Amino acid sequence: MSIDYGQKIPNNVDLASDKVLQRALEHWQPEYLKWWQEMGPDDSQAMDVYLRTAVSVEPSGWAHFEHVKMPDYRWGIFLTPLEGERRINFGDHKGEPAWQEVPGEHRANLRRLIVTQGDTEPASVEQQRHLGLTAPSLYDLRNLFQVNVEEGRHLWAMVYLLHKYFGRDGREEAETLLERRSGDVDNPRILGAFNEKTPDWLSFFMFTYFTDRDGKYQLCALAESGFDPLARTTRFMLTEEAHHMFVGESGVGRIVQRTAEAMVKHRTESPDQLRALGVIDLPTIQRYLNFHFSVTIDLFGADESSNAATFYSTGLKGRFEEGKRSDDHQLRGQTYKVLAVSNGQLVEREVPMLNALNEVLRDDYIKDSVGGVNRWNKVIEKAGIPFRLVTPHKAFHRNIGALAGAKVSPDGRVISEAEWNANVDHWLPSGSDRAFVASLMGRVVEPGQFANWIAPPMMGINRQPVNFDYVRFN
Ligand code: BYC
Repeated sequence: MSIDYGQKIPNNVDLASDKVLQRALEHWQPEYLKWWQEMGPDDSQAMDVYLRTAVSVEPSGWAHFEHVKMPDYRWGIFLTPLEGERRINFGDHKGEPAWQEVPGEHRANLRRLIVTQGDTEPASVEQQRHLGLTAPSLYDLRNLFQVNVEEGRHLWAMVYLLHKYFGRDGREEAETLLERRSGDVDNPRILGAFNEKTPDWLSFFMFTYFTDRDGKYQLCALAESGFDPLARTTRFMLTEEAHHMFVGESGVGRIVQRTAEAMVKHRTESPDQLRALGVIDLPTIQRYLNFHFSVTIDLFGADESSNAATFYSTGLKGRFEEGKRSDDHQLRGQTYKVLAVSNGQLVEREVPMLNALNEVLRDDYIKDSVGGVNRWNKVIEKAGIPFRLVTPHKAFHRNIGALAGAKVSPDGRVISEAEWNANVDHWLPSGSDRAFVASLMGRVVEPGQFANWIAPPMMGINRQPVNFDYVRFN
């Protein structure tokens, strides 16, 4: 399962033995590189970056670190090994051998899932492309580029599936993945959160904490797929996703720490005074959290979805940790509670569980995402500050599903339009919050130096010191 870097496209799938596929992907490769030049990290071409590259998909091989010239980075196709006789473990096909080819009747749905997943990857690179210009340290700049190159590789992972298993339609979809653009009014990315801006580093850390975690949950659900090549591809992607969420959690944690230090040192809770000291006040961090949490939970789709029921019943997309659940893995006749607004109140409704599987995954996600918020609160608590960060109610600021457009406060009260308008600037980042955060951004390039608004990390990457030259400018 080692990766052949002697090939034009590094891979562990014996691409050389399938000349037609190899040619098709080698045709897509220059288009991809053109897209990366145009939409990838701004002004990064002359940099050498201390990056992790997989040399094999075994645990010993996927964390190989060295300085890489950005234009020389090699994207490839890596699948986890075939697992002997894998069987489908949910839905109508439960117990049947997993598919090595696409079943004709599920082709359109499978393609749609792969395209939706694939579309998010270049979208996030596009959203983050200017952040390198304002990195708060070399350590953070390296982490940004690590995330970016791996999202690029995740696009390769989906494009490989499209080319190998979906013929001409697959090749066309692969082309359009390079044509849509995050935030473009005429040709936007498919899912809402991937058309939002990531204009500053607080947004970046919130995005990698919350939105990359949606990636984790969706990839885990796809890793259960009865279509074995999709399951094996997404499993390897998950090994990379963990670092992205670490970047987010530790990034927000370090911002919170710096703010808490300033609050203690200057004995103040006043946002204005803290802003004058050049750190981000906790209420602003809370508003960014509210924004990224609510935009991200929309990514799970409508609370009641016949698509979700079909994806599950036909064995295309499972639940998070399907194998660890002790029910019948078919879910017929079972129900699940979803929320709706009725007579000015949030009410729970029981609906068929199969149709509520987007909500099931969203609820699993919410439970997980609270963990990091509690760890941020530990930093605040340790400093003796009474403030606590909280995730907003799941009905707050929703744009997808039954709660779309409902006016609900962060603590879960259905409110009037007037109350919403009077408070929205306390609940979501306002223009002046964003302008303030933007005013702090500026590139720090001395090894071991950090911008004033963020604390240094406890440890460096791959046991290197914090003041290591993670990025060399040529
Ligand atoms: N924005 O029946 P519904 C990641 C559309 S992140 C805009 O609920 P379904 C990453 C929907 O397409 C993980 N539109 O949809 C993270 C449908 O449209 P049509 C990405 C939306 O299919 C960070 C209609 O609304 N992977 O990897 O049940 C950095 C009805 O909706 C949205 C996946 O998402 C939205 N938020 O559920 C880099 C996994 N939500 O058909 C990467 C693959 C729904 O009426 N995707 N719509 O035109 C899926 O499993 C499903 O497509 C979804 C949607 C769960 C996303």
